[in-house]
Amino acid sequence: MNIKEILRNKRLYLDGAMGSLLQSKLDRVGPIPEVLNVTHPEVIREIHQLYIDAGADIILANTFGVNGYKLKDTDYTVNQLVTAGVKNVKALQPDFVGLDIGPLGTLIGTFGDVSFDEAVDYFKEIIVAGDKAGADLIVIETMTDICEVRAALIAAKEVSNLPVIASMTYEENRRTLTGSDALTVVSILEGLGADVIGINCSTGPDGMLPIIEDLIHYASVPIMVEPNAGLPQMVDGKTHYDIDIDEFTRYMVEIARMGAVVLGGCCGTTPDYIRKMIQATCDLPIATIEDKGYTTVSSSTKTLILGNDVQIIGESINPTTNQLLKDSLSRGELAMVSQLAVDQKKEGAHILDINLGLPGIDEVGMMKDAVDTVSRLVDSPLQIDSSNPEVIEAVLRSYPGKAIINSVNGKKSSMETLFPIAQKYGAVVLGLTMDENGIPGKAEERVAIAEKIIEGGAAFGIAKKNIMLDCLVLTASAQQAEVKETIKALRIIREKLDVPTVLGVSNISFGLPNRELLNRTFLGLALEAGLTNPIMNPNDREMMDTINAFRALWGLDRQCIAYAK
Ligand code: HCS
Repeated sequence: MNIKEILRNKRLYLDGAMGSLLQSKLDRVGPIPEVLNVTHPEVIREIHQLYIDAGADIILANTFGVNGYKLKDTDYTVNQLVTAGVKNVKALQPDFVGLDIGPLGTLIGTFGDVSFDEAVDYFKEIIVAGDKAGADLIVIETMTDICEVRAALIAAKEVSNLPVIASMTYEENRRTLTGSDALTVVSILEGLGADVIGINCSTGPDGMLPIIEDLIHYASVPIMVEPNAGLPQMVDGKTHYDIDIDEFTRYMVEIARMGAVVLGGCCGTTPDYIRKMIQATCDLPIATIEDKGYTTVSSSTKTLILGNDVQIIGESINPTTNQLLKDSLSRGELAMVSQLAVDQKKEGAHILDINLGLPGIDEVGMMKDAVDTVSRLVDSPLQIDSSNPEVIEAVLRSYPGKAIINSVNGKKSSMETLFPIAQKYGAVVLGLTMDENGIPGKAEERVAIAEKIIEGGAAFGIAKKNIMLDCLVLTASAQQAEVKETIKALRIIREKLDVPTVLGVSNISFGLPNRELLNRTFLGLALEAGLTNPIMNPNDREMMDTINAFRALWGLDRQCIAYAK
């Protein structure tokens, strides 16, 4: 099934609720309703048939709650319930059979019962069984935690080629339970290769509207919307949903007009809701899905769109020039890393670079712990800075955001090693304009390497919007003539290639007196030429003042508010 191709000309309709319908139909459902797939397949098939008759294209197998974590103390296996669930749908020959995957039912990660890697394995087990039984697509839904939806999506991409809809549920504050907003969800899930991004369950269609607007505004993939029939309430001992069919239909017409192209219903909806929704929306025009072209970096709760303003990458978590940090890392301590993260964020860094390159330490383990610790302390997106691809891969796998890889360069070996990792985990790549022959003296040659990096990325499926370029600062003391070349390369890269640009600014002044003066003068020149993301120490007040002054003069700080502070 090529879902993106289908969605060019046709809106796709999912079915409505299964769980709440079973509750209303049966006296007792039991803690694992999916057991009915084997004990009462006729009940499940009857519901599927009603949704097919209502006109749904995609029928979700009754597999939402099947996973190894929930089944571990039961007599049932994942393979058994998933296979029966998929076969119950397949027997009725709908257009498409969806493998429905819900949350594991526990916290995952450092403070949870299940580690990130265990979660990936639980999801793989479901997906292998569903794929084998003949599902046409995977629908990951009702996810409340970005870590968990990442685990499910990574599992899906590792063990199957089925298209994936990845859908989260949001609270009234327009964030998921663990704090991700719509832009952040788009940034992270698109990076991991979700074919469709969705919102389901949540507060009912009314509260979903602003979130849907954001999803459609930021996503370059189609959007699925599957609301509840309002919020559940207990009336006479039965669960009642307060949005009736007509009201639900009016909302779904509005949602279709907004541009959502996969529509369905979640808890409280019935075949009649789906029939009426399809009748009311099937003739509405289909929105074209466009690539929005945003370069985004994200933590689990915050996303920055890069390229239009100056955003600082804090450089201080790096033992190379910090003996105290070196000593504390050698002792296996991360307290100083935490302190530096908090300080830099407070001083105005937008993104934090983390480099723990030190001989004799377990860089993979320390980096994973450091990223985990820092991610819990500050909401800044991170830049993973290591010369070891194993470190980069290990960190990106469980990092609950969209990080920057620092760095790839124009060498074939560098691109071949790092681009597949960046593509798989949806990271942004920082490309250095050097290659097998070193750092070229002339601006045009650095630009040629920049172009080679962009082409190399494209060959590995990395869009230009996920590349940032660093045209490298050489020291003015040793290579004075090349200062101008760096500025020239920066200007050409910004104007011609239109990607965010990075420079480790203070390299300029090594070996010269009054370094601060050279640094901030060079910073001013670089900003004017198109530097968007200086790597620097945000504790350096004069550098920060220079950025504030530049932003005021360049119209980036409307009414000079930040400058005047
Ligand atoms: N597809 C599932 C979603 C529950 S939130 C169901 O039971 O309808």
